[in-house]
Amino acid sequence: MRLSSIHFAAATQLCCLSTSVVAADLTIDVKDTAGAPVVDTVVYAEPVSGPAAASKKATVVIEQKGRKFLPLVSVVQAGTDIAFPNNDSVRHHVYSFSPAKSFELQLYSGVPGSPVHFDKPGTVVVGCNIHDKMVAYIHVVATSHFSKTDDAGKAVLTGLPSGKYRVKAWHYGTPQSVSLPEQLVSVTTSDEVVAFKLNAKAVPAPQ
Ligand SMILES: [Cu+2]
Repeated sequence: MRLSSIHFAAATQLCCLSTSVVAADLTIDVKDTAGAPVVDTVVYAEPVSGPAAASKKATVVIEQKGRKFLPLVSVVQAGTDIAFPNNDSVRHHVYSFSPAKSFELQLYSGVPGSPVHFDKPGTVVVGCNIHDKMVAYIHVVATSHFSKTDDAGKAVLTGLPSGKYRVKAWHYGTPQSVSLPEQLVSVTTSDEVVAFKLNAKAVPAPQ
């Protein structure tokens, strides 16, 4: 009895060692051409082997407050729902004409009936029909490994399973005609840093 349980434990260990996924963190450092950190850059890593199976994703929120969309920039995996609650006392009319997702939430206050489903990778620029200055950017990606740079222009993609990735960076200040910068990175057991120089101004959020 005792012997067999030891055997069982050994077998379990072997099984788990051989199937365990080695993971590492990828730090991404984004600067503009003048060397200044670029905040709110969307960064993501696409496995070269193809996208992982899609899983159920939590609903993301972009609220309207003080006649602004918060946050200004969002990154979501394709297949994600986004809710657009209006936390202002004025009504908003939220829409996008972007090819990746065109939609319209007619003039409303409070929480619209249902969130909007984003299923196609690409950039979605969101506006309000009443308040011209309101804008939000959503970058929809085909990977679960994504983040946004902080004030220091840095973002960390944590727990990347080892393998090859195309690491990309997108910023709303980059001219649309410019193709996305990308780097091929081999993730092994150790953490790595990838640096991007973007042709984007470290522009402050529009007011
Ligand atoms: Cu509005």
